[in-house]
Amino acid sequence: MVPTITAFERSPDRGRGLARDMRVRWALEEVGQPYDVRLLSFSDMKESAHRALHPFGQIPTYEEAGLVLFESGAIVLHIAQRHAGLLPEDANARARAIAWMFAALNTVEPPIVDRSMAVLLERDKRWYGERLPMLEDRVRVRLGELSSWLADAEWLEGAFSAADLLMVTVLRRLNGSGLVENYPNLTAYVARGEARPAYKRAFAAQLAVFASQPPNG
Ligand SMILES: N[C@@H](CCC(=O)N[C@@H](CS)C(=O)NCC(=O)O)C(=O)O
Repeated sequence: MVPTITAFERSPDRGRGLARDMRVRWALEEVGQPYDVRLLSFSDMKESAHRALHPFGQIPTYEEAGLVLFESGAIVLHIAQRHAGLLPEDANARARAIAWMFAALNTVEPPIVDRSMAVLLERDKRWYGERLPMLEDRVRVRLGELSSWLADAEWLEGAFSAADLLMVTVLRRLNGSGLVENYPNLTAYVARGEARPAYKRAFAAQLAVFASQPPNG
């Protein structure tokens, strides 16, 4: 059975590949697994039919025979465990790569999301001007640590893995902020991820969804 994922009918990022269905699309493309996409409006996501799949009424979800998953990290891990190519075969190396998947989502992504939420939703608050530099400093701390760890390595743990897939999508959320550009090895790391044919196919697929929507529909 071809799995079905959910994605925004009209992504607020205007097809820049920042919504979390991009991670799942990329993972499926890396392992060569075809998939279907069910597009949802913001109101569809809050309906009981979708909440039966996703307790928090969000995207992405993943459905295959007898299994429904939510949380992009859990979905990518599931795909990586079911198919070869996204996690090392060696048990210890695999455990390390999984640790980096958690690090991407639990340690690096939270300050990046806090910053994006402030930029999106808090610009008109009187304290915005003071809060933004504080949030950006927190992002810089994590980027500096990640940059030091990565040094001149190509990927986080040996060959490209699901850890890199998640980390690159997390770092891409800073596009336009100028923050990643202060770390040339991270800029090159993101570019290596984006250069992968599977990434390009996933990006094109989500962009095609956005481009197919009427401008004000
Ligand atoms: N931790 C969740 C976050 C899911 C999430 O925030 N999804 C966003 C799109 S990227 C969403 O559905 N936003 C709409 C909403 O929360 O109403 C995951 O990684 O899947």
